[in-house]
Amino acid sequence: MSKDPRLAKFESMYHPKINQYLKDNLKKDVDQKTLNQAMNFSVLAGGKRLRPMLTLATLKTLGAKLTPAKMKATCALELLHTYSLIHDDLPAMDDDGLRRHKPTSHAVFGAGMATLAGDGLLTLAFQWLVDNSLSVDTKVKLVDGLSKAAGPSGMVSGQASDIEFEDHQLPLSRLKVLHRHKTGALIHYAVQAGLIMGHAKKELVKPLLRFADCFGLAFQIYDDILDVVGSEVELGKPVGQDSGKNTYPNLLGLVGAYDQLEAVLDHGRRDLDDLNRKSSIDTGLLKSFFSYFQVKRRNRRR
Ligand code: GRG
Repeated sequence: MSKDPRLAKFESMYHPKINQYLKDNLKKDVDQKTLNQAMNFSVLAGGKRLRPMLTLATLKTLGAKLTPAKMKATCALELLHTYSLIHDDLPAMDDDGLRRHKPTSHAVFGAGMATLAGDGLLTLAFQWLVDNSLSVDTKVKLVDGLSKAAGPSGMVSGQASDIEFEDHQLPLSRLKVLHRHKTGALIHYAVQAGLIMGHAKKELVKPLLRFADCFGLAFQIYDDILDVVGSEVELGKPVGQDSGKNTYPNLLGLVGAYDQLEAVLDHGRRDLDDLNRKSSIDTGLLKSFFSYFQVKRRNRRR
């Protein structure tokens, strides 16, 4: 199955807008020259911009207008996501040398400056959530959502379990929780931010957050699978790094991981079709995001 034309069209429109926004605005908010270079280096190194695209797609699904303030708050999430990648790659964590097809931050700037670039991006993300013309109520909800998703009740907690339980195989129920924290929480927030800024009707909130959680789980299973079947050239980061880690292929084998991925995708698609029938919104754009997962059966035999 190839990428859904609806996703391809949305991506061709908004991926460049997100990149341009980051390029034009990040440099304005960093005073120290080397820190500025390091923060810009990682943010502008590429990346799929999947999380801000999910926010924008949620806004579009709700029929909300995209204003400069909403764009700023949307791009804040990409700053925070990039911080997590820089810190994850550090010698004290995964010690990786390649990310987004480029050398990692610590390989270029040293571990101290890379740590600070991550710190700067994490903090600036919250500045961008607040330093805009959205209503105070909206800003408070965004800050509440992002701090819970990124902090010790979300991504940081997942990363801590990832480190603590390396070389200790967790059962599926606990693996799901680890993945929900480490990767799912930011994806959950990406959709939540669109719901907050788009003033979603109450009855849409739960089903669309369920879509986010389905997408988040599929995203991490897919990432686990790519570590086995993908290549460094294709992915722009090292592969085969997950031995001893808690991943779907390590627990269930590659075929088991593919089966789980397909089950999650089927479930997510059916849920959105259901919502499409029961509500006034068109869920087609969000559904098209599932075509990001290219389940290539030729790899299933490995
Ligand atoms: C350091 C607190 C802290 C957390 C790190 C992001 C993360 C948590 C760990 C990275 C390990 C990893 C590869 C997780 C898999 C999911 C993931 C976040 C992949 C990278 O995201 P993409 O594919 O990357 O959206 P791009 O570069 O396209 O933005």
